[in-house]
Amino acid sequence: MNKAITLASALLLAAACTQPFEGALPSPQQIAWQEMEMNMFCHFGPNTFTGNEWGDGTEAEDLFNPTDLDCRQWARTAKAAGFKGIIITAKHHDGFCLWPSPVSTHTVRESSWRDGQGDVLKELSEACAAEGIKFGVYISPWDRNDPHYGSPAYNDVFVQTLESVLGGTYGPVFEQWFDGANGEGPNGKKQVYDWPLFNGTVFKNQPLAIIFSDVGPGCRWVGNEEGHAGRTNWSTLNTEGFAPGHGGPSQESLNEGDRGGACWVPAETDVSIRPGWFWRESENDQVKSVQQLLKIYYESVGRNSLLLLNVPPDTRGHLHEIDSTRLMEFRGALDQIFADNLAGRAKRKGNTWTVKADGPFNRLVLQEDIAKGQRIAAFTVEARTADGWETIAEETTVGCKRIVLLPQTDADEVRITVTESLAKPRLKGIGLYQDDIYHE
Ligand code: FUL
Repeated sequence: MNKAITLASALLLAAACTQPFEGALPSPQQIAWQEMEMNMFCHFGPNTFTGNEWGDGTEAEDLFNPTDLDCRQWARTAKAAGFKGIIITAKHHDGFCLWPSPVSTHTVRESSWRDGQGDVLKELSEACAAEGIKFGVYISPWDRNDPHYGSPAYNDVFVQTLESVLGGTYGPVFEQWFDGANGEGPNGKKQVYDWPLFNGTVFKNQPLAIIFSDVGPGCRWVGNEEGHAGRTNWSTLNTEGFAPGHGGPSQESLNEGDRGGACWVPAETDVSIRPGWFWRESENDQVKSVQQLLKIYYESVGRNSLLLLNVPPDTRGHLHEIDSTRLMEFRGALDQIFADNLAGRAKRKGNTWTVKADGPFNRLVLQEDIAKGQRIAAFTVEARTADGWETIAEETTVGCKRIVLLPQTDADEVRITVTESLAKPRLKGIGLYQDDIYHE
């Protein structure tokens, strides 16, 4: 008997395979979003100039004064590193707007930067369009500057804030990032957020946008800021009764999703290339290494999640050369690792796929056809070596992309057996690779 298949799981599988799949399915936008794999996050604003992580909203507008803003450099660098989109902190918790918001007096318009005529969103959206990558925004509902914050009137102000960014001036916005933070405003009061109103405003203006929050609806927080999705990671989540922020699901649910969950809300892994979210000169020597970035890649993209890597622009308004060089090294490493797929054409028999291996390997890439739902709950990997078939991995979910870090293996054939599945498993990609760069 195949070691991994117990009678119980075989029966379960047989039962599941005869049932039509009734689980949650992704929208076409969610599939396209997840296939982006890696996007760049840019935290930029008054904190870039003060060195704070959270401004308190009393910062003078003149503090925001990039000496040589170059959004084309951000977009060019992002593209060359393999990111498919950029999400910028249009407004962080300090309330400062990087565009001349008509409902705020704390914006680039009130600063002396470019004589109050500057607009970072305009420059970045145009740079993204010119480089052929997508443009997205983080707009914090928590606002430590707005005098209405803490009263029902603020929800309407926030709607107008959203509309001034999403209404068309900056073209299509692929993702709206809603942070769940809900602290006190300038009057010491907390806001009761009207999430249905906020989400409705996003969809009214940008029907195709993916909304990020702890409970989606487009994608969910992965439950930590260290860069790792669960080894088991379902794109499905039970969101009923939950709200973004403190009312969100447990960090474990966010990290692993809910098997058979009612909604399709895939995980997005947000993590910074530096210790902080904002640029600081003092952290120039703490930019993550290629080893650290590869670990993050394997534990996010390689675990059915999208990676949103924060690369914060500096006080010039450039991505710092240490960060951009590191990104190119990271890209180079990924290109080298995944240059040659050593797997031959797969042959399927029941729930077992067999492929020939053309040389030694230590990585397996599996892709489920997620348009048909996330179905695979457990699988084993066996290799045929000189001693016969040996089990080299036993794992759980697959999803959009699963990269299994295998022991170094020299075998002429590999077989993957799905041992537990919510319905008939549908694999659409199998790859074997040799990684000589990343060391666990
Ligand atoms: C958090 C914020 O409080 C941090 O400042 C940062 O923006 C991070 C991405 O989200 O909740």
